[in-house]
Amino acid sequence: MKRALITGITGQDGSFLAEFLLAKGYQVHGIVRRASTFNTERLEAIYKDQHEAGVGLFLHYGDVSDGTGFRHILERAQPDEVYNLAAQSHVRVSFDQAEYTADVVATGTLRILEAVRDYARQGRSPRMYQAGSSEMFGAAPPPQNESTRFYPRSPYAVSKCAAHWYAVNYREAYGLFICNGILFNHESPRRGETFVTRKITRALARIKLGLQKKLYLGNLEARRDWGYAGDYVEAMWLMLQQPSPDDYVVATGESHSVREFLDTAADYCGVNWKNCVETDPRYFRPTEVDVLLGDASKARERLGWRPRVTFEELVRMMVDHDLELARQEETLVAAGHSLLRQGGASYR
Ligand code: NAP
Ligand code: F7E
Repeated sequence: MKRALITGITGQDGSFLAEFLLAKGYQVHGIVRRASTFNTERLEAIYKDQHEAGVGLFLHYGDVSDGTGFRHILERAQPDEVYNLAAQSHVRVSFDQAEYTADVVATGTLRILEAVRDYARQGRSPRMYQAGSSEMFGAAPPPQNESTRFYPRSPYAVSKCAAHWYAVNYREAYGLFICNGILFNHESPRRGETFVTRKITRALARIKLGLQKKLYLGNLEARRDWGYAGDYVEAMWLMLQQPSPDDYVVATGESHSVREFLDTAADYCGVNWKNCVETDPRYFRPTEVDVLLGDASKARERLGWRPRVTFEELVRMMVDHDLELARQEETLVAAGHSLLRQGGASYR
């Protein structure tokens, strides 16, 4: 039985990847941050009490700011594959928490690489996936592929570039099997609620059912290459199954503006967004990434990977999910509960 260790397992991608690997028969270990509330909601479908028989998923408390703790987990889990997905992954937030973002995204990756390097010295050498981002291309003109030069436009993107180059350097210097996936935006009903796609589908669903009146957004003209997260985790795994390590762009090859996403979602939801969407400058970024459009030819040719879910299917899947959540909320409100999840709406 193969073993995998996932940092960031509680996030959108971590939860899809854990499901994917469990279905392939892997024993999966994941690192969870200690929090004052439960943060394993996305894992509920696959989590079993550790006392039950046939458990395939094991969770360990840890944090990528704690290199020693990570080394202990590596010793316990003894993985064949390590997937480093942990990150402060919000671009806008990285301008407010630049130093923290660098510590988690850049130095956090370095801590993991150092631990993997020492672990490999003991004769065990797990293959490693590093979660790179299309944000590294930033202001570079589209289409972007593996040869496009990086031009990062946020502290998050600069930190991802550092992590990318650390990974390349450790591969070349120590002969480690490390792959950088340069993934373009990928979404799902599990997407964090402060990213623009989920913010839009959740708000439209709540507006439709009278649970919310307005949706405040920033730049509607930015263009992104949006795919489905469930498709993208397969590419991560495929990279680690190749005879030699390499770096790959993963994208759909289609680009849409935030306005187009809003149009498509509102149309499907049956809401006239022009009556309820307003601009709030707090959602603009000091430096924006205007156009991302990925060329994933290399992943198609060498990994045999291709996206399955289309843009329209993705939007519908997210709207359907958020309509269902809004209906549940409506039922609770009718039963006398105060409006749920309203808290924090103003800073999203
Ligand atoms: P996400 O939903 O924000 O999940 C991030 C994960 O990292 C969560 O499990 C989070 O834990 C964990 N984390 C944050 N800080 C940590 C720390 N100090 N120590 C340990 N864990 C920590 O992100 P995602 O969308 O799944 O993305 C996965 C990875 O791919 C990230 O590295 C992201 O930067 C990168 N990426 C994402 C996209 C995309 O479009 N989704 C595209 C390119 C690259 P909590 O649950 O406790 O917060
Ligand atoms: O913004 C614009 C915003 O925050 C997309 C992360 O997963 O993908 C993600 O980063 C666009 C930007 O994602 C709002 O200005 C307008 O142009 O959904 P987002 P992102 O910044 O592209 C990359 C690949 C990653 O690696 C990251 O980890 O939408 N936008 N109005 C808004 N964005 C947000 N969040 N909120 C708004 O109100």
